[in-house]
Amino acid sequence: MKLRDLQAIYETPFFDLIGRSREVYLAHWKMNEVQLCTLLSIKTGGCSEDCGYCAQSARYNTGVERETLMSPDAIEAVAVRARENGSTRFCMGAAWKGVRNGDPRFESVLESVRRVAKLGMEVCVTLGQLGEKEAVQLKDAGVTAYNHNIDTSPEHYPSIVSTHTFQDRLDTIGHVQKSGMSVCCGGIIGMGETELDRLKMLEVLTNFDPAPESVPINCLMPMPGTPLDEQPPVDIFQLVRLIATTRIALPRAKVRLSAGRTRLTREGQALCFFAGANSIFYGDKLLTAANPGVNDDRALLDELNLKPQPVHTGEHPAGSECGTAMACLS
Ligand code: SAM
Ligand code: DTB
Ligand code: SF4
Repeated sequence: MKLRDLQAIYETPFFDLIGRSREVYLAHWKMNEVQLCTLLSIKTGGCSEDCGYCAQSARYNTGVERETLMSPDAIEAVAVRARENGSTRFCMGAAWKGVRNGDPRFESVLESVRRVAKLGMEVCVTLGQLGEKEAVQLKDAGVTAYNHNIDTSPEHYPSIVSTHTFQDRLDTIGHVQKSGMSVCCGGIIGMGETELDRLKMLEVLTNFDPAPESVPINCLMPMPGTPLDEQPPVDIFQLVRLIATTRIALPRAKVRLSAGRTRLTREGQALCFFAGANSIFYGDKLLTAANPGVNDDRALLDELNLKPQPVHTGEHPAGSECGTAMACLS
């Protein structure tokens, strides 16, 4: 899509905008179903990169301790609990620049992916930069989606990160697309960018081919010790406008209301769901930061009559959709 078309949508009077995005949502998705995703940091801290928002960069004193890669056994145990709690997607994140074929840590991640895939959950990983070969290995191990965010506009990116470029991010996404994995790609708002920067980010996302399977929209969680630790919170109506514009521009993408929900009110989150968000991170912790508690989230979904996306069993009646990105067994 062209930037000027996205601007025209974004600037529509507020209630017309969310009315339209609600219609697009209803035309493409099962009404009132929200995908629950559990995140697990499988390798925490000590990252070589200098992303200005990140608590896991070794460049800043954030208080996050460096940890080694979790074993497949330990990861599988967390995934089993996540499935029991109702999550249908499990996303494993690693704090490093990227992964290389031949590194024993990569072999261990592949084994963890195979274990989680067997549980019947959507498997997402976010492991930084990837080459073509690594992407194919991950796909073959059972990864359904690769998360690699572009995070902001191409113009704003160099003021947030200096150790890799926006083009490096696009190159990895190209390798993911070529392998046949779905792309999960979005960004962060509240990093000192303008509203136009956010639309420029969305312009890039709308021109992906194939389109992203999911778009996480994170609100910056200011991390003590990082260069962005004093950024003010995002304006709720700007967030809702961005979600609505994303829903209209990418009707078939899951729009994930991601980091930063601890700073949103229940009413604010309700508006985000109305505007077309249909996925959340679920569980008390994101990677290193807090997320709303499971009990609070269950209560919120109940009050809004939203239902968690059903756990994929492969046993739903032929012809009906289970709503997950899994290859259905029926
Ligand atoms: N190292 C990998 C990478 O950079 O792609 C994967 C992990 S990284 C932490 C995944 C994403 O989390 C980032 O691209 C960013 O969008 C999001 N994120 C990280 N720290 C955040 C923060 N403080 N607030 C909001 N989102 C954040
Ligand atoms: C995404 O877009 N957001 C998630 C996930 N993909 C990997 C990560 C959010 C991290 C929030 C900060 C933290 O926990 O350190
Ligand atoms: Fe490292 Fe990813 Fe954090 Fe950047 S966002 S510092 S690459 S873990």
